[in-house]
Amino acid sequence: MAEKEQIKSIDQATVEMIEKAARDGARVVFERAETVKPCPIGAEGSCCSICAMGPCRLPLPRGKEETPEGKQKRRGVCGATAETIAARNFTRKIAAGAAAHSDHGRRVTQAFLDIAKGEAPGYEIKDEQKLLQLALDLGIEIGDRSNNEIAIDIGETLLNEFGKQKGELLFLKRAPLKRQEIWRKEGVAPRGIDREVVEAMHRTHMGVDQDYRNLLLQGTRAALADGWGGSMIATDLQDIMFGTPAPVASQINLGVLQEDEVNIIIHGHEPQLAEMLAIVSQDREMIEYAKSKGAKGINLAGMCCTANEVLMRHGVPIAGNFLQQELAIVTGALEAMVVDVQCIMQGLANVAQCYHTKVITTDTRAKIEGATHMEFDEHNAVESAKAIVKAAIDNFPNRKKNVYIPQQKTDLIAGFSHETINYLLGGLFRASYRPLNDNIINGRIRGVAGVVGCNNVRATHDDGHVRMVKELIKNDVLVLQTGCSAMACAKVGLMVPEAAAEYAGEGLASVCEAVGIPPVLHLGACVDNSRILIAATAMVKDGGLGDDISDLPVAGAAPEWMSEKAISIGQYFVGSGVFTVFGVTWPTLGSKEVTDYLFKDFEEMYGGMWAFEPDPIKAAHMMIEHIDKKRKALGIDKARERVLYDMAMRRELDAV
Ligand code: BF8
Repeated sequence: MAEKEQIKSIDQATVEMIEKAARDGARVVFERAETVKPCPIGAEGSCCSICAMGPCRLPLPRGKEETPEGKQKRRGVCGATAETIAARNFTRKIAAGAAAHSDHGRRVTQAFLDIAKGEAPGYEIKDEQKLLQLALDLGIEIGDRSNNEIAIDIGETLLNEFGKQKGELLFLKRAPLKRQEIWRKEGVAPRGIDREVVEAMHRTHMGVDQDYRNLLLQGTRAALADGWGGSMIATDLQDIMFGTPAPVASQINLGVLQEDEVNIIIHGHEPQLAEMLAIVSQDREMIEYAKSKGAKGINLAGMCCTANEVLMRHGVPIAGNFLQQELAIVTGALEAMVVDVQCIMQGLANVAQCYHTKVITTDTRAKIEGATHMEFDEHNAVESAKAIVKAAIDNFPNRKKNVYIPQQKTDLIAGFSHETINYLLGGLFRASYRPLNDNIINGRIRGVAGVVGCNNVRATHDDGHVRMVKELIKNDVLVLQTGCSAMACAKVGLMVPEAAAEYAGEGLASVCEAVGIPPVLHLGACVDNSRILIAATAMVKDGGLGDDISDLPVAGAAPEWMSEKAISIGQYFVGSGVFTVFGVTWPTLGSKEVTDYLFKDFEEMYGGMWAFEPDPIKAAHMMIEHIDKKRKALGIDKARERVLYDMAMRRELDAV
C-alpha cells in the first residue's frame, strides 16, 4: 500500500512558500525530507558509531517479540548491549544539548562582565532590581557599591560555575528543599557545568561506562547543569543586561516582512547582537541610508529563539519558527539573514543562491560555506551591528523580480517572565503566585503545562503544538510556552487575551478574563525554560500544593522536538520532578529496558518521568491524567467537581 502523504504544514504562509520554492527551483527542508529518509535503526538509538570497529547497527526484530537468546546475541563488536548503546546515545544527546545552552550562558556571562567593566560600550545594566536580587541570592555584598562593582562580582561568581570541579551549582539552592534532597540522594546534583558535560562525553567513550543506569545518572546530572546552571545563568544575566520582559504586543509570521523596506532577519539564539541590531536599525543615519537606496525604511524581524529574545524585550516581530527559516528567503524580499549559533540550517546558503539574500554569519563558532562572515564583537557592538545593517541596505537594490510576501501575520502578546506573572497575578505590592495556587486549589485552573520545543519536518509543521495546546486549555490547563512551540501557537491566535473566551474551558477562561492574560503565556526562548523551573518552584513555595515540584499538578511536552537541546531540557524537567511527553519519535525505543527505565523507574527516583506519544491529543490527555493524579494526591480533586460559575464567583474573580 502506498504510504499516506504527510501534510507539510497547517500554516498557510508556509504552504504558499513551499509552493513558491518549488516554482523558483529552490530546494528547502520540506523537499529534502522527501528524499532523505531517517534511518530506522539510528532513530531508535540502536546504532553505535563511537569507535571504528563499527558502526554497529543492532535492529530490533521486526514484527515479533525479542527472545532472551536473541537479546543476548544483539551486541556490538565490542560486546556492548542494545541497552548500553541506547543509553550512551541518549546521554550524548543530553551532553550536546546541555553544552549548547551552557556555551550560550558562558558567552552571555562574559559579555555581562565586559559590560560591568565598561569594556562593551553601547550596552548597560538595565534591570537594577534583578541585579540586586541576584546579588542577594548569591550572597554578594551590596552595601553602597555601584551596580557595576556588584555586577563584576556576580559575573565572576557565575563564570566560575562553568569550570567548578566540586561542590554543587549555586542555583540548586533555588529549588524546593525536598528537590535538593532528592538530587543529593540520587547522586545527580551537578558540581560544575562543564565538568558534567565532559564527564558525560568521557563516560560514553568506547569502553568506559557500560551500565545504562549509571550512564543515565550522568545524563541527568548534565541536564540539571543545563536547566539549573547554564540556561538559568543565561536567562538571569540577559534580563539584567537587556531588561526583564514585561507584556508587549507584536505580530508573527512571514507577513511581517515589508515589500518596500530593507528586510533583515536575525536568527539564532544569543541576544547580544540582536539587541544591538534592534537599536541600530532604528538609527536615523541608517534609515536615511536605506532611503538613499530606494527603500522606505529598515524592517528587523526575528526567527527562532533570537526572535523570542527581541520579541520579549522590544516587541520586534517574528517572521517564523524553525521550519520557516529558508522560506523567509523564498519570499525574495529578504536582504539579509543574520545568524549566530544553533538551529541554523546549512540549507540557508543554498536557498539564498536562488535569490539575492545575503546569509551573514557573525559568530566565530558557527560559519557556513557560501555565507558572508561578518564577525560580531561585543566590545565594538555598535560599529559591528552598523556594518551588518549597512551590508543589508546595500543589498536592497539587488532584489530580483520573484518577490512574494504572504499576507499572514497574527497579533500576539508576549513578555511573560516569572517576575511579570508574579506581578500580574498578585499586583505590585503583593506580588505572588497565591492567586494562581488558589485557582488551582479551587479547581478553576486544573493545572499548568509547559509546552515547548522545536518543529520537526517528520511531522506536520505546527500541528502537534497547536492541537495539543488547544486541547489543554479547553480542559482548563494553563499553558506556558517557549521556543518554536510558542511561535506555532501565536500564529493561530492563542496568545491574545481574547483567545481565552474562544478556546479555554470555562474555569481557565474566567481566570484569564479577570486577570487580562491569554490562556497561553509566552515565556521566551529555549534557555528561558529555566523560567518555568522558577515558576514551578514559586508555586511550591507559595504553599497549598505540596512541598516539591513533583507534587504540583503540572506536566511538560515537546510535541515536535528535533534538537538535542530538547532532550536535555526534557531530562532536566524530568529530573526536577515533571512528567514530560515527547512526540514524533523516541530515541531509545531500540532498548525496552532503557525505555522502561526512563518512562517508569524514573518516577520512583525523581517523581518525574518521560513518555512518548506522537498523537498530540492523546499526549495532551496523558498530561491531563497526570495532572488529575497529582490533584487527587493533594486532595484537591473534589474541589474541581464542585466548580459552578455563579455570579458571586465571577465577582470574586474580578477582584483578583
Ligand atoms: O532553542 S525550539 S528548533 S530555535 S532547539 Fe531550535 Fe528547537 Fe526552535 Fe531555539 Ni529550542
